[in-house]
Amino acid sequence: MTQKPVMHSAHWGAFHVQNSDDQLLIEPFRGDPDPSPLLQNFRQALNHPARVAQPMIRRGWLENGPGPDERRGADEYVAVSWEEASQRVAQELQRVGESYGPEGIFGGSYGWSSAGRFHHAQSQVHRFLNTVMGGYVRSVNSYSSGAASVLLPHIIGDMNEIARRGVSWEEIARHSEVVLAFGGLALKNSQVASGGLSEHTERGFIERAAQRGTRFISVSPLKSDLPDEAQGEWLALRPGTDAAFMLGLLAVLIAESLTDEAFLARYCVGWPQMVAYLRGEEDGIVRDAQWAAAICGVSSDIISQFARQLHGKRVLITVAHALQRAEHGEQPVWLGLVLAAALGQPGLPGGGYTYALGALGHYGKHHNLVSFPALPQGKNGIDRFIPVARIADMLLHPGTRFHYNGRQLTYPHVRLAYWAGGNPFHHHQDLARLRQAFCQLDTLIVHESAWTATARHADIVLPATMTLEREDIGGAPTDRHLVAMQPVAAPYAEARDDYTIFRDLARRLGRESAFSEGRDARDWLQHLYGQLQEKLAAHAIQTPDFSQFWQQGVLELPQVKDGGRMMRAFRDDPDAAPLPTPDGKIEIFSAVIASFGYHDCPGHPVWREPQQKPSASYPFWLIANQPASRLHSQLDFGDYSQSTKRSGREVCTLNRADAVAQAIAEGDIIELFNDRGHVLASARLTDTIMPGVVQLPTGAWYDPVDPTAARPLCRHGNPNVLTMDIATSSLTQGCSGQITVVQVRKFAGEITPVQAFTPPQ
Ligand code: PGD
Repeated sequence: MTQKPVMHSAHWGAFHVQNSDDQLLIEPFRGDPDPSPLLQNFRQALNHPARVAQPMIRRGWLENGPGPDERRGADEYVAVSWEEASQRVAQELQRVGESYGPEGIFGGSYGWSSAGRFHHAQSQVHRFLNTVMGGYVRSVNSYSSGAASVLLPHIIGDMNEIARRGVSWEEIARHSEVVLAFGGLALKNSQVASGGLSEHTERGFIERAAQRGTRFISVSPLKSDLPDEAQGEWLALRPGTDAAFMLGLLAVLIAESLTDEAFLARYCVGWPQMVAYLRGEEDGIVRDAQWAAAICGVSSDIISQFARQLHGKRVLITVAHALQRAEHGEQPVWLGLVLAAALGQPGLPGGGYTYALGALGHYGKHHNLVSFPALPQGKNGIDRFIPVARIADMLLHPGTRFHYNGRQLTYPHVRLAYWAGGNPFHHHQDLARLRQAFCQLDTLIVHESAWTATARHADIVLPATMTLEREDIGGAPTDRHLVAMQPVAAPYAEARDDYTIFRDLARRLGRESAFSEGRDARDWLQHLYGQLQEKLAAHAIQTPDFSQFWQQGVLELPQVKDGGRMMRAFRDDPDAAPLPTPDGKIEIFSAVIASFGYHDCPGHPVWREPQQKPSASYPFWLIANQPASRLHSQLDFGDYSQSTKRSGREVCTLNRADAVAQAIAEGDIIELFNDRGHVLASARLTDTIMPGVVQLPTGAWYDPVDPTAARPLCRHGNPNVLTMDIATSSLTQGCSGQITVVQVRKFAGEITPVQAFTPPQ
């Protein structure tokens, strides 16, 4: 039966959706100039066999009770009723709470969840653990920007201010002469924004700027990081060497007196220390164009010419998230800022520095006058946390001390982890090590709509609805459309929404009213919408009542044009509008960071050799970047994601000459391997990737032939089998999963079909 189309929203776009016998007909929101093809991943998602149909308990946990267990990831599951599952979860939470307190529970529950603001799974976990369990061990920062979000406040200001409001796309289209994009501006990244993205405008802005004459330059090992509309240039660097390249550019600018000394003196602190470092006054190593050329693989002539061409132009420098998701990822982020300062550009329209432009659809956009209220998360009764990407370290080494942003902290001893809305077996590095880490827990509880690898490692799996099966409100601070997310189908099998699951658990634990405040999901939506109405009314803006909003499906919100405001005010008068840094200026040298005494992140930006470098055993760099056909691992079974695979396997891109040398042909099944494991993929040969580099996107669901192997083989193509689980630096402890080293060869073993979407036994 075909039903009426309703309005809905995802992190990758707003859309109209109609249910026709459980096949979804999806029409992008009419106001979206460049909708994302990711929308088609929903088409057959509702009843996909990978969905979790009913509560499941791992056999080993059911029979032996909670405790560390090596069978996680390789065990059978037993279907149970909701009554039994909820009873056991409540009992286990009570046991852990009484024995260890909130310190025994990890509730970081990192992950992008889905677009609806009320059913945002991570917020639901946090509210539940705070209001019912008294708190939990949390995580801070993100896998997206772990290094930058800790570094930027020391040297220029809050990351969101710099990334979201650093510059606007309008300004770029109107004023920028050069956009120097370290890591490029790939549209596959800006097609998503957490909370929702009703208008995809990056392609249009890039086209307009290029037509006016903006010179786009993408510095990256992959040509595909810049869209064709930019009519831009591609400068291929060895992966992870941007910091050396930037130091080379700075050295040329200094040597040829092309720096803006007046700007550096008035608006920055620490330029003399930077110059001394480049000249080798600290350690006798002169860092000039030749020094940089040897590291980054670009000739010193090109570095010199490049530096000269930047001088005297309105230059915008941006550094992608990807660059800081690597060992010493802080350095290119810092040096991008130093380069913009040396050119005297910060605060000029369409010039200066912006962090991660194009990395998400939020960046370079205007802000809504008021934001949609978040679900209140209650108060966490304890203050124990880890930097998010240190989860395996915490579970494997409780009680061990570690550094973070000038503090010495200790990993807590966590017994129970509660996860909803994230997929650590997608997002974390070195998956064999991660499995070992999860094996240390007493209990892992996961709410999931599908049998992701994380669900397959859980002790208790509770089936969660997809957004399409519930009411919610979609919105993001940079999206001028608030979307009524109307359900298009009843919940799949026995699935329940996270709120209902938690409300029932809260009741069993005697804290129902603290958790729900007496509201059902619809009441909460009305309550949150009412708060938005109040915020807008304070600006004398009238809004339709909830039922009218719900009926019309979309509400247009007023915005403010605030791109570049902080740096403009600072440039106009640095005394009246100082930056939120210790000196109120751009910190080329940070006395605070220097005082921490970290060798891997000293007081000014430096080049540090990464641990992971190509060797005789592992001669290729692997770039494990964001996929183009899905958001992270979400809906990997969806139509669009599947259409980009070959025989159900992920595609790995490599340089044609490298392929010939390895006797690899187009479409061959290849094996990428290193000390951590093996991954199969289908080979795609190209000339648009630097020799010596292979690229395999993240997000293919982990599908190990033997999950318990010390070096597992994933037959589907998940690169996080191969990435190394080390932090970016002691300062930030960020995720460094973007780059690793591997060997690549044609696969000679037995090829078995991908099993990632077949539920476990
Ligand atoms: P997602 O695939 O978005 O990945 O990691 P993240 O864990 O966010 O996982 C979200 C999960 O939530 C999905 O499994 C989905 O089914 C589930 N979900 C969605 N909605 C709901 C809901 O309402 N309820 C419940 N219970 N579940 C829901 C992303 C992370 O990966 C990020 S942000 C980045 S930037 C990193 N990128 C890289 C990288 O570039 N390279 C490597 N090697 N590794 C990375 N990992 C990181």
